[in-house]
Amino acid sequence: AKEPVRILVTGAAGQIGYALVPMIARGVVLGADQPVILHMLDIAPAAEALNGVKMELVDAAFPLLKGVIATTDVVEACTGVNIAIMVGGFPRKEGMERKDVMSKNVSIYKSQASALEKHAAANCKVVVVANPANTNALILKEFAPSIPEKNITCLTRLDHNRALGQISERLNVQVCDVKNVIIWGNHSSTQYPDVSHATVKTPSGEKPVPALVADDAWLKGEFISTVQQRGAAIIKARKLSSALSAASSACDHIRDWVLGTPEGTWVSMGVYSDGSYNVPAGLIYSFPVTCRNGEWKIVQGLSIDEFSRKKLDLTAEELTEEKALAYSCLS
Ligand code: NAX
Repeated sequence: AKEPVRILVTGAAGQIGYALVPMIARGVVLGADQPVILHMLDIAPAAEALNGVKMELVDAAFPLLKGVIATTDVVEACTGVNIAIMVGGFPRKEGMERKDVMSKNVSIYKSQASALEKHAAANCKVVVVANPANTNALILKEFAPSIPEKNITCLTRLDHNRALGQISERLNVQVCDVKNVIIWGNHSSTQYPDVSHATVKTPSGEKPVPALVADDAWLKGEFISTVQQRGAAIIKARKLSSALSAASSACDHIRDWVLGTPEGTWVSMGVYSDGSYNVPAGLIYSFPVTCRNGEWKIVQGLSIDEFSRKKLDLTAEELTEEKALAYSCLS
């Protein structure tokens, strides 16, 4: 039998946490033969609710779940974890300045970075879900210098999956037959959902999405804004932000990272920029990546037209500005 893998979920008493932990316990992330031990962290005001989640995990009698730690102690939560899914954070409340929210999250991610660096298992893989996801991940990277930078990522897979969903609806094809969309940049409304290189599997082979849609105005307009604004549309409809789709996409992100992407397919991940596609180095920026042997690699050599170039630069500018704001909160 395999040794259990320890998976940390921070903010586990929240709504994404509630959708995510049963998926992990069912083997959705690492497969039906991989036992897991869940580490759940939240803050003191949520301690009782967190304990309720633990009770439900016990009640569900998941065969793969070999243990549950529910704690408000960051050291206990981080000790020995192989994978960390960072969902906990400080939400923006009405009337709050951006700088104040940033400052709260910088201090959360700074201290959780130190705890992970000191107490997580060697080679721990981290994905930050909590907003501002890219910049929280960057802060985590800065304050956990001994964790390799390639191990620190942020979630843009939900945006990627939303783009697949929109193309599937528009073309009336199965979502599993659509692939290789790209989310570039920030997990925010400046993200650039790009289908220039996306394809659909048809009985007569793979066809490019732009040719099948054959409506450049829609692809450059409504499609992009629908994906960018989807989070807001969910809030409007549900009076709550996306949770099941966020949880499911976080599982996709980890699974593909650890187990690999299928041949000929890439996914989007927020990763530490090395300057590929002339994106400034030193940002956590969403790129198309393939994964193998537990490591991601940015897909190289894709053509970028003038329209795309502007979009890539715009979202990079926003991230550069967020980075400066985050650093100004440190001093
Ligand atoms: P909730 O407010 O329901 O849950 C957040 C939980 O985090 C709460 O239980 C809270 O007590 C806890 N928390 C706060 N500070 C903490 C700390 N220092 N340590 C540990 N836990 C802490 O929010 P939810 O809807 O679950 O969303 C969680 C985060 O995901 C938010 O930041 C949200 O903006 C972000 N999202 C990111 C997405 C992405 O694609 N990257 C999409 C969905 C989501 O909007």
